[in-house]
Amino acid sequence: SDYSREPSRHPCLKINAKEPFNAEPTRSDLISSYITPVDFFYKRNHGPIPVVDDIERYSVSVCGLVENSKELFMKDIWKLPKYTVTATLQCAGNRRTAMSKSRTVKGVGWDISAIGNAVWGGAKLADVLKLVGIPYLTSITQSGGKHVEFVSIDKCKEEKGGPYKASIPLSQATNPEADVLLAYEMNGEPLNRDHGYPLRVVVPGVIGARSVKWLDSINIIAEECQGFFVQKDYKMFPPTVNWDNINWSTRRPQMDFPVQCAICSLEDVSVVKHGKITIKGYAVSGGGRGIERVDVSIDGGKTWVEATRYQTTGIPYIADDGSSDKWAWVFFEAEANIPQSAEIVAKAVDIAANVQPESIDSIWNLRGILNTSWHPVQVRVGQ
Ligand code: MTE
Ligand code: MO
Repeated sequence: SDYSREPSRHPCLKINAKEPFNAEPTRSDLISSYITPVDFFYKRNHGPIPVVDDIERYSVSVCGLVENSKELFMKDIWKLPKYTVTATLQCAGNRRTAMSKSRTVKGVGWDISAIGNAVWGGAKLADVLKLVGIPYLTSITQSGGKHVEFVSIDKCKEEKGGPYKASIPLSQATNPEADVLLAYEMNGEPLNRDHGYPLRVVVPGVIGARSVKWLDSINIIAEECQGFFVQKDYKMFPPTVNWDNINWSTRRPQMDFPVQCAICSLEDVSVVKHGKITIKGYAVSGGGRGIERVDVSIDGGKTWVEATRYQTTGIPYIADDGSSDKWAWVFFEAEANIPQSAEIVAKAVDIAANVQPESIDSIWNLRGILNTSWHPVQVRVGQ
């Protein structure tokens, strides 16, 4: 593989793997802004960053089980109504390092920052599919298409040198309210190369793996994508499954991510000057389920207080019910007066009353995905 044309990246990112490039911001950089600056947005790649230098000639073909296939150029995509959606993207491997400490897992190690919240600008996939004759809210095409496959330009070793790919159900792709975008902007700027220039998919509320970058083609297919990352990865297995007894076909590809939260104002072990501290972090749930509550404890989870939550974009946004941005994280904050030493824990509850599991062991899985267990940090007051 050719890593000679990688873009430059912000020096403050923590690099978890160099080739392919995988990096996340520090905890404090992550919560320095509600909208994650592009420089501090985690970068998760499976191969070299493709080079697209002739934007006039770049096109996406829409084909497969459709009546009229089409070749779409950027000028065709730019002509469609433009939407901006504030959505949190989270890698299924976020917080994998902590899971690995309980029992070894396979995969790139991540602290708690394989997550970011951006304002994505682009066309709705539902409008693009209408161009090829698939109406809104279609779950099956006349020729039997039920899934929408996104194929990238990049090449990765898991696909034996072929492109990264993934799929989502046609019913979600053609639902304008699911807000699935073909995005060409991130935070008001053209996408940069790391995040999918010139065009990427953004599937709000779903694990990052389905938001295919550097889009090359869209295929309408009858069955789920048969690619590695849909069939042989990003599936949640029970703790009893190991590399000797795994049967990939027994589980469904992971789509929505579960309720998650993490403390970002403290490291896993910190020494602070005073007992009076501020506990800050993020909370988010998948599937458009907003956050109902965030609880914080300073005694390892015996007693709890509710944290304050906020969402501020700085960019005018009017939500359906005027109250919350359903695809975006909330920041939480709580003041506490801690004794000499304390175990601080945070946990979030979503609007469906889903709660985070207390222990890692109950959700441990061999690929180390979806670590949504309570996030504990140790604090000691000292010099
Ligand atoms: N798309 C392509 N083409 N290649 C990739 O390696 N990685 C996926 C997804 N889309 C990937 C991809 C994964 S696993 C995640 S978590 C997100 O992109 C990360 O997006 P980001 O790098 O913009 O944060
Ligand atoms: Mo990911």
